[in-house]
Amino acid sequence: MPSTATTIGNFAFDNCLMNAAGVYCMTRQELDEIEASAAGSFVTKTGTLEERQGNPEPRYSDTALGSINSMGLPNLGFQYYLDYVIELQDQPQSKNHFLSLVGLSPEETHIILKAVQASEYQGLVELNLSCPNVPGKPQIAYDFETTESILSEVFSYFTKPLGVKLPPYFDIVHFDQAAAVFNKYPLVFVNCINSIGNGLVIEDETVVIKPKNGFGGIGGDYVKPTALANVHAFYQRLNPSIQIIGTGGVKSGRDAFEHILCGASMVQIGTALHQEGPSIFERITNELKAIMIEKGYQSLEDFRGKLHYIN
Ligand code: ERO
Repeated sequence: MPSTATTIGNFAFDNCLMNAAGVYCMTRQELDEIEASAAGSFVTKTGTLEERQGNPEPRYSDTALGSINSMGLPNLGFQYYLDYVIELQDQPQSKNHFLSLVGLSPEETHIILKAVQASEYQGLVELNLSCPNVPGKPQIAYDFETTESILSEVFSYFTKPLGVKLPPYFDIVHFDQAAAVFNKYPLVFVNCINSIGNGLVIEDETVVIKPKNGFGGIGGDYVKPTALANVHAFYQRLNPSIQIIGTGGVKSGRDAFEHILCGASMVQIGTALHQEGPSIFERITNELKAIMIEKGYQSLEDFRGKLHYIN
Protein backbone atom coordinates (compact mmCIF):
# COMPACT_ATOMS: atom_id res chain seq x y z
CA MET A 1 0.00 0.00 0.00
CA PRO A 2 1.37 3.50 -0.78
CA SER A 3 1.73 5.99 2.07
CA THR A 4 0.19 9.46 2.24
CA ALA A 5 2.35 10.35 5.27
CA THR A 6 4.10 13.71 5.25
CA THR A 7 6.10 16.14 7.37
CA ILE A 8 5.92 19.91 7.95
CA GLY A 9 9.08 21.19 9.59
CA ASN A 10 9.98 18.68 12.32
CA PHE A 11 6.41 17.41 12.62
CA ALA A 12 5.27 14.10 11.17
CA PHE A 13 1.74 13.31 10.00
CA ASP A 14 0.33 9.87 9.07
CA ASN A 15 -1.84 11.48 6.40
CA CYS A 16 -1.38 14.67 4.33
CA LEU A 17 -5.10 15.54 4.41
CA MET A 18 -6.67 17.79 7.07
CA ASN A 19 -9.33 20.47 7.51
CA ALA A 20 -8.87 24.07 6.33
CA ALA A 21 -9.10 26.72 9.04
CA GLY A 22 -12.68 27.89 9.52
CA VAL A 23 -14.30 24.56 8.69
CA TYR A 24 -15.17 22.02 11.42
CA CYS A 25 -12.85 23.63 13.95
CA MET A 26 -14.78 26.14 16.08
CA THR A 27 -15.30 23.96 19.17
CA ARG A 28 -13.48 21.14 20.97
CA GLN A 29 -16.29 18.85 19.86
CA GLU A 30 -15.70 19.60 16.16
CA LEU A 31 -11.93 19.37 16.57
CA ASP A 32 -12.36 16.00 18.34
CA GLU A 33 -14.29 14.72 15.33
CA ILE A 34 -11.46 15.69 12.98
CA GLU A 35 -8.95 14.15 15.41
CA ALA A 36 -10.93 10.88 15.36
CA SER A 37 -11.25 10.86 11.55
CA ALA A 38 -8.73 9.72 8.93
CA ALA A 39 -7.32 13.29 8.75
CA GLY A 40 -3.62 13.60 9.55
CA SER A 41 -4.08 16.72 11.66
CA PHE A 42 -6.39 19.60 12.41
CA VAL A 43 -6.08 23.38 12.37
CA THR A 44 -8.19 25.42 14.77
CA LYS A 45 -10.56 28.23 13.79
CA THR A 46 -8.47 31.40 13.65
CA GLY A 47 -8.39 32.68 17.23
CA THR A 48 -8.41 36.39 18.07
CA LEU A 49 -7.45 38.16 21.31
CA GLU A 50 -11.06 38.16 22.51
CA GLU A 51 -13.97 35.87 21.67
CA ARG A 52 -16.04 37.17 18.69
CA GLN A 53 -19.64 36.60 17.58
CA GLY A 54 -18.79 37.32 13.92
CA ASN A 55 -21.10 38.78 11.26
CA PRO A 56 -24.92 38.48 11.18
CA GLU A 57 -26.51 35.38 9.63
CA PRO A 58 -27.03 34.09 7.01
CA ARG A 59 -23.26 34.28 6.56
CA TYR A 60 -22.44 31.01 4.73
CA SER A 61 -24.07 29.47 1.68
CA ASP A 62 -23.31 26.38 -0.37
CA THR A 63 -23.57 27.11 -4.08
CA ALA A 64 -23.64 25.00 -7.25
CA LEU A 65 -19.86 25.06 -7.58
CA GLY A 66 -18.70 25.63 -4.00
CA SER A 67 -19.43 28.13 -1.26
CA ILE A 68 -19.51 31.78 -0.23
CA ASN A 69 -18.91 32.94 3.33
CA SER A 70 -18.70 36.11 5.34
CA MET A 71 -18.39 34.61 8.80
CA GLY A 72 -16.51 37.63 10.15
CA LEU A 73 -14.06 35.68 12.29
CA PRO A 74 -16.43 34.20 14.89
CA ASN A 75 -14.27 32.31 17.40
CA LEU A 76 -13.96 31.44 21.07
CA GLY A 77 -10.80 33.50 21.60
CA PHE A 78 -7.22 32.29 21.06
CA GLN A 79 -6.79 31.09 24.64
CA TYR A 80 -9.55 28.49 24.16
CA TYR A 81 -7.70 26.94 21.22
CA LEU A 82 -4.27 27.32 22.84
CA ASP A 83 -5.46 25.52 25.99
CA TYR A 84 -6.87 22.71 23.87
CA VAL A 85 -3.80 22.05 21.72
CA ILE A 86 -1.61 22.11 24.85
CA GLU A 87 -3.95 19.59 26.49
CA LEU A 88 -3.75 17.30 23.44
CA GLN A 89 0.02 17.54 23.01
CA ASP A 90 0.44 15.84 26.41
CA GLN A 91 -1.60 12.82 25.29
CA PRO A 92 0.48 9.93 23.89
CA GLN A 93 -1.72 9.07 20.87
CA SER A 94 -2.29 12.67 19.83
CA LYS A 95 -1.63 13.89 16.29
CA ASN A 96 0.39 17.07 15.69
CA HIS A 97 -1.74 20.20 15.22
CA PHE A 98 -1.87 23.72 13.81
CA LEU A 99 -3.03 26.66 15.92
CA SER A 100 -4.48 29.41 13.68
CA LEU A 101 -4.26 32.96 15.01
CA VAL A 102 -4.52 36.62 14.13
CA GLY A 103 -5.19 39.91 15.90
CA LEU A 104 -7.50 42.66 14.67
CA SER A 105 -4.41 44.91 14.58
CA PRO A 106 -0.67 44.23 14.46
CA GLU A 107 -0.52 45.11 18.18
CA GLU A 108 -3.11 42.43 19.00
CA THR A 109 -1.29 39.90 16.82
CA HIS A 110 1.88 40.49 18.83
CA ILE A 111 0.05 40.17 22.16
CA ILE A 112 -1.35 36.80 21.00
CA LEU A 113 1.93 35.48 19.61
CA LYS A 114 3.83 36.56 22.74
CA ALA A 115 1.32 34.60 24.83
CA VAL A 116 1.84 31.53 22.60
CA GLN A 117 5.61 31.99 22.83
CA ALA A 118 5.39 32.08 26.64
CA SER A 119 3.06 29.03 26.77
CA GLU A 120 3.90 25.31 26.87
CA TYR A 121 2.63 24.84 23.30
CA GLN A 122 5.29 23.22 21.14
CA GLY A 123 3.29 22.67 17.94
CA LEU A 124 2.80 24.57 14.68
CA VAL A 125 1.24 28.02 14.44
CA GLU A 126 -0.54 29.36 11.34
CA LEU A 127 -0.76 33.16 11.28
CA ASN A 128 -3.79 34.10 9.18
CA LEU A 129 -2.79 37.05 6.97
CA SER A 130 -5.80 36.72 4.68
CA CYS A 131 -9.22 37.00 6.32
CA PRO A 132 -11.44 38.74 3.72
CA ASN A 133 -14.54 39.28 5.83
CA VAL A 134 -13.99 41.72 8.69
CA PRO A 135 -15.53 45.04 7.57
CA GLY A 136 -12.89 47.77 7.45
CA LYS A 137 -9.95 45.33 7.81
CA PRO A 138 -8.20 44.58 4.50
CA GLN A 139 -6.54 41.24 3.79
CA ILE A 140 -3.14 41.84 5.39
CA ALA A 141 -1.01 39.93 2.88
CA TYR A 142 -2.18 42.13 -0.02
CA ASP A 143 -0.17 44.91 1.66
CA PHE A 144 3.47 43.81 1.42
CA GLU A 145 4.74 46.67 3.60
CA THR A 146 2.45 45.80 6.52
CA THR A 147 3.16 42.08 6.04
CA GLU A 148 6.89 42.69 6.22
CA SER A 149 6.62 44.93 9.27
CA ILE A 150 4.50 42.31 11.10
CA LEU A 151 6.84 39.43 10.24
CA SER A 152 9.97 41.36 11.11
CA GLU A 153 8.56 42.20 14.55
CA VAL A 154 7.19 38.67 15.09
CA PHE A 155 10.54 37.04 14.46
CA SER A 156 12.22 39.36 16.96
CA TYR A 157 10.54 37.36 19.79
CA PHE A 158 8.81 34.30 18.30
CA THR A 159 10.94 31.14 18.09
CA LYS A 160 8.27 28.46 17.71
CA PRO A 161 7.42 26.93 14.28
CA LEU A 162 5.34 29.47 12.35
CA GLY A 163 3.68 29.59 8.93
CA VAL A 164 1.32 32.03 7.23
CA LYS A 165 -2.08 31.60 5.54
CA LEU A 166 -2.11 33.59 2.33
CA PRO A 167 -4.80 35.09 0.13
CA PRO A 168 -4.67 34.18 -3.55
CA TYR A 169 -2.42 36.34 -5.72
CA PHE A 170 -3.31 36.85 -9.38
CA ASP A 171 -0.24 38.42 -10.94
CA ILE A 172 3.24 37.03 -11.59
CA VAL A 173 4.87 40.19 -10.23
CA HIS A 174 2.89 39.79 -7.01
CA PHE A 175 4.12 36.17 -6.69
CA ASP A 176 7.68 37.50 -7.06
CA GLN A 177 7.18 40.32 -4.55
CA ALA A 178 5.37 38.17 -1.97
CA ALA A 179 7.95 35.37 -2.19
CA ALA A 180 10.78 37.89 -1.76
CA VAL A 181 9.18 39.04 1.52
CA PHE A 182 8.57 35.50 2.86
CA ASN A 183 12.09 34.35 1.93
CA LYS A 184 13.53 36.86 4.41
CA TYR A 185 12.02 35.04 7.38
CA PRO A 186 12.40 31.58 8.96
CA LEU A 187 8.84 30.54 8.10
CA VAL A 188 8.16 26.81 8.25
CA PHE A 189 5.33 26.93 5.71
CA VAL A 190 2.98 29.06 3.67
CA ASN A 191 -0.61 27.93 3.15
CA CYS A 192 -2.12 28.76 -0.28
CA ILE A 193 -4.95 29.78 -0.50
CA ASN A 194 -7.60 31.36 1.70
CA SER A 195 -10.95 31.95 -0.02
CA ILE A 196 -11.02 34.27 -3.05
CA GLY A 197 -12.17 37.43 -1.29
CA ASN A 198 -15.28 39.45 -1.98
CA GLY A 199 -17.14 37.46 -4.61
CA LEU A 200 -20.88 37.89 -5.05
CA VAL A 201 -23.39 35.05 -5.43
CA ILE A 202 -26.99 35.82 -6.41
CA GLU A 203 -30.14 33.66 -6.44
CA ASP A 204 -33.18 35.02 -8.31
CA GLU A 205 -32.75 38.77 -7.58
CA THR A 206 -31.13 38.52 -4.15
CA VAL A 207 -27.74 37.97 -2.61
CA VAL A 208 -27.36 34.71 -0.62
CA ILE A 209 -25.55 36.03 2.49
CA LYS A 210 -26.39 39.05 4.66
CA PRO A 211 -23.08 40.72 5.65
CA LYS A 212 -21.49 43.31 3.33
CA ASN A 213 -24.56 43.26 1.03
CA GLY A 214 -23.68 39.74 -0.10
CA PHE A 215 -19.93 40.04 -0.72
CA GLY A 216 -17.94 37.10 0.65
CA GLY A 217 -15.04 34.68 0.29
CA ILE A 218 -15.43 32.08 -2.45
CA GLY A 219 -14.38 28.44 -2.01
CA GLY A 220 -14.86 25.13 -3.79
CA ASP A 221 -14.61 24.28 -7.50
CA TYR A 222 -14.32 27.96 -8.51
CA VAL A 223 -10.98 28.36 -6.74
CA LYS A 224 -9.00 25.21 -7.62
CA PRO A 225 -7.09 26.63 -10.64
CA THR A 226 -6.19 29.74 -8.60
CA ALA A 227 -5.13 27.58 -5.64
CA LEU A 228 -2.96 25.32 -7.80
CA ALA A 229 -1.32 28.34 -9.42
CA ASN A 230 -0.49 29.84 -6.02
CA VAL A 231 0.85 26.55 -4.65
CA HIS A 232 3.07 26.08 -7.68
CA ALA A 233 4.19 29.71 -7.94
CA PHE A 234 5.36 29.68 -4.31
CA TYR A 235 6.88 26.19 -4.67
CA GLN A 236 9.03 27.60 -7.49
CA ARG A 237 10.00 30.77 -5.61
CA LEU A 238 10.35 30.00 -1.89
CA ASN A 239 13.47 28.78 -0.10
CA PRO A 240 13.24 24.96 0.04
CA SER A 241 13.03 25.22 3.85
CA ILE A 242 9.58 26.86 3.50
CA GLN A 243 7.05 24.14 2.73
CA ILE A 244 3.68 24.65 1.06
CA ILE A 245 0.27 23.64 2.34
CA GLY A 246 -2.23 23.44 -0.53
CA THR A 247 -5.83 24.52 0.08
CA GLY A 248 -8.60 25.23 -2.39
CA GLY A 249 -11.08 23.20 -4.41
CA VAL A 250 -10.20 19.77 -3.01
CA LYS A 251 -13.12 17.33 -3.12
CA SER A 252 -11.49 14.23 -4.62
CA GLY A 253 -8.26 12.26 -4.54
CA ARG A 254 -7.48 13.69 -7.95
CA ASP A 255 -7.68 17.26 -6.57
CA ALA A 256 -5.32 16.37 -3.70
CA PHE A 257 -2.96 14.68 -6.20
CA GLU A 258 -2.87 17.89 -8.26
CA HIS A 259 -2.04 20.05 -5.22
CA ILE A 260 0.87 17.70 -4.36
CA LEU A 261 2.06 17.68 -7.99
CA CYS A 262 2.17 21.48 -7.73
CA GLY A 263 4.35 21.21 -4.63
CA ALA A 264 2.07 20.86 -1.60
CA SER A 265 3.37 18.90 1.40
CA MET A 266 -0.03 18.88 3.10
CA VAL A 267 -3.51 19.39 1.63
CA GLN A 268 -6.43 21.06 3.38
CA ILE A 269 -10.15 20.66 2.71
CA GLY A 270 -12.68 23.43 3.40
CA THR A 271 -15.90 23.65 1.40
CA ALA A 272 -16.11 19.91 0.65
CA LEU A 273 -15.55 19.07 4.35
CA HIS A 274 -18.37 21.45 5.25
CA GLN A 275 -20.63 19.70 2.76
CA GLU A 276 -19.64 16.07 3.41
CA GLY A 277 -18.41 15.93 7.02
CA PRO A 278 -15.28 14.27 8.46
CA SER A 279 -15.82 10.94 6.65
CA ILE A 280 -14.50 12.82 3.58
CA PHE A 281 -10.94 12.22 4.80
CA GLU A 282 -11.20 8.46 4.44
CA ARG A 283 -12.81 8.72 0.99
CA ILE A 284 -10.24 11.15 -0.41
CA THR A 285 -7.33 9.24 1.16
CA ASN A 286 -8.53 6.07 -0.56
CA GLU A 287 -8.95 7.90 -3.88
CA LEU A 288 -5.46 9.40 -3.59
CA LYS A 289 -3.93 6.01 -2.78
CA ALA A 290 -5.71 4.46 -5.79
CA ILE A 291 -4.12 7.07 -8.07
CA MET A 292 -0.70 6.43 -6.48
CA ILE A 293 -1.08 2.66 -7.04
CA GLU A 294 -2.10 3.21 -10.67
CA LYS A 295 0.95 5.44 -11.24
CA GLY A 296 3.37 3.25 -9.24
CA TYR A 297 4.09 5.88 -6.56
CA GLN A 298 4.93 4.67 -3.04
CA SER A 299 5.11 8.01 -1.26
CA LEU A 300 4.26 11.68 -1.80
CA GLU A 301 7.97 12.40 -2.41
CA ASP A 302 7.73 10.33 -5.62
CA PHE A 303 5.62 13.04 -7.28
CA ARG A 304 5.60 16.17 -5.10
CA GLY A 305 6.37 19.24 -7.21
CA LYS A 306 6.97 17.08 -10.30
CA LEU A 307 4.41 18.84 -12.46
CA HIS A 308 5.13 18.25 -16.17
CA TYR A 309 5.33 21.22 -18.54
CA ILE A 310 4.79 21.15 -22.32
CA ASN A 311 8.09 21.74 -24.15
O1 ERO B 1 -15.09 35.15 7.73
C1 ERO B 1 -14.26 34.40 8.24
O2 ERO B 1 -14.28 34.09 9.44
C2 ERO B 1 -13.20 33.91 7.35
N1 ERO B 1 -13.59 33.42 6.13
C3 ERO B 1 -12.67 33.02 5.20
O3 ERO B 1 -13.03 32.60 4.10
N2 ERO B 1 -11.37 33.10 5.49
C4 ERO B 1 -10.92 33.58 6.68
O4 ERO B 1 -9.69 33.64 6.86
C5 ERO B 1 -11.87 34.01 7.66
C6 ERO B 1 -11.47 34.56 8.92
C7 ERO B 1 -10.31 34.48 9.47
